[in-house]
Amino acid sequence: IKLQHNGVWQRRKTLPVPMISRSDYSVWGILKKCVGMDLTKITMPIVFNEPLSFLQRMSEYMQHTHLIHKACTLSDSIARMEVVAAFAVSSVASQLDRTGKPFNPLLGETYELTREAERYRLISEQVSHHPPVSAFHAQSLEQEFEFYGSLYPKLKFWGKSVEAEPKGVMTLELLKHKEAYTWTNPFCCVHNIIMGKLWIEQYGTVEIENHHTGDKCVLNFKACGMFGKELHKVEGYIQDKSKNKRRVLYGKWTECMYSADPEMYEVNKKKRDTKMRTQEQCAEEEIEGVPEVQETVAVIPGSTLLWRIAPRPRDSEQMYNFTSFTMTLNELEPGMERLLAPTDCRLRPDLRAMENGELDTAHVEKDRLEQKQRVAHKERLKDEEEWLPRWFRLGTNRHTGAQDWQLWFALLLHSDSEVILIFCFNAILPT
Ligand code: CLR
Repeated sequence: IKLQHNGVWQRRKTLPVPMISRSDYSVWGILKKCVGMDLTKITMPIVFNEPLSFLQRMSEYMQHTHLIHKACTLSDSIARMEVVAAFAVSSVASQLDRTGKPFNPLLGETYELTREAERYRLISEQVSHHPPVSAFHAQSLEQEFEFYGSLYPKLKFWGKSVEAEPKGVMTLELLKHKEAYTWTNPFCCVHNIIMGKLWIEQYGTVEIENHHTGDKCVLNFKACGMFGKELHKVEGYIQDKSKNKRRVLYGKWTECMYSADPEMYEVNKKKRDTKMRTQEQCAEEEIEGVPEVQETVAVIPGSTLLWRIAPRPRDSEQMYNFTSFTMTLNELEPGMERLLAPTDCRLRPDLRAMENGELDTAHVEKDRLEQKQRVAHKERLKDEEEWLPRWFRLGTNRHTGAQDWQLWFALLLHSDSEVILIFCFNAILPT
């Protein structure tokens, strides 16, 4: 246990050991035999993993929770949408350069996370194995918001790249404003499977809907394009119920997001585009493999900054490109062992071994756990037993009307039984 000079325990800032270099291994060497196969069923050597379970990686959506708290304090609904949009973008920011494969959660695996300082707690569970579905539910400690959703990543292997479609709706409820926002996350693609350095791109349209006011935000995560000019760019707008364009949002998911007045934005963009074109004629250079263009976001006069990312820790590159937040996700905090559910990812021996650089042990343990899971599955089939998740039930999302996984006791919240909800959380989460 690390104690500060004043005797206060501090979260770790790095991992126990640096990662083992992947340079002697080729992803293609393994994947070329798998073209057209269901990627979720392929076992990759453990060097291609990162020492996190998918449940922990999913918790990285919470990295910029301060934005939700901020949205709660704003009285104007368009201003709230700006910040919620910034949160949606920021929630996928930690994916940059994260080409390690998280461990597939075992059926029934759970992960819980309480952050006193950021005033929230989260619980997640692997609710289905084939197809893999992970559900999470987070809430503020003061009943200001609920943020929940489930992920069913659909993977497509294109040969040169692996594309992940994160199927599943994110719902954010701001309780004081009686508002609910929903959206789905952009596509995530890992490039250069055959040759070169792996890199991550996120693209597609993200539509955030405010179900209470009818406001909508459309964000376009741009694909890199031929010359890498659009690399990581996000651009979009907010419209109100009567389809008036109220704000333009722009930035990069890797860096920052700004909001501007739509008219100002158009005028300045035209000016900037002509300037850029003349510059390009001087330096026409094609980028191969890894995009190198790092022109940062050009700020349009009168814009407001909604969010800016914190730099990654110095040793991030040797630590699977983790952010400071990510480094802490698998840490066993003092006293936690006694309180954690036995199904918590932090207790997985394979994951822990990998974190400590013991790849052989990790491999043996991973095989053992997966074998155990297969046997348990067969037993259930034989006994015609159905698997029921502990914390989630398949129900109807009351905002979208679509089928969704829901924290079963959260349903009670909406029947005015906050007391029960608080009781349940206190029973399962360490304080
Ligand atoms: C990205 C953010 C989305 C949710 C999501 C779904 C699927 C994840 C993806 C994220 C990140 C990249 C990912 C993918 C599944 C497989 C893939 C973890 C979290 C890895 C990098 C594939 C590695 C394959 C080889 C190159 C070893 O909102």
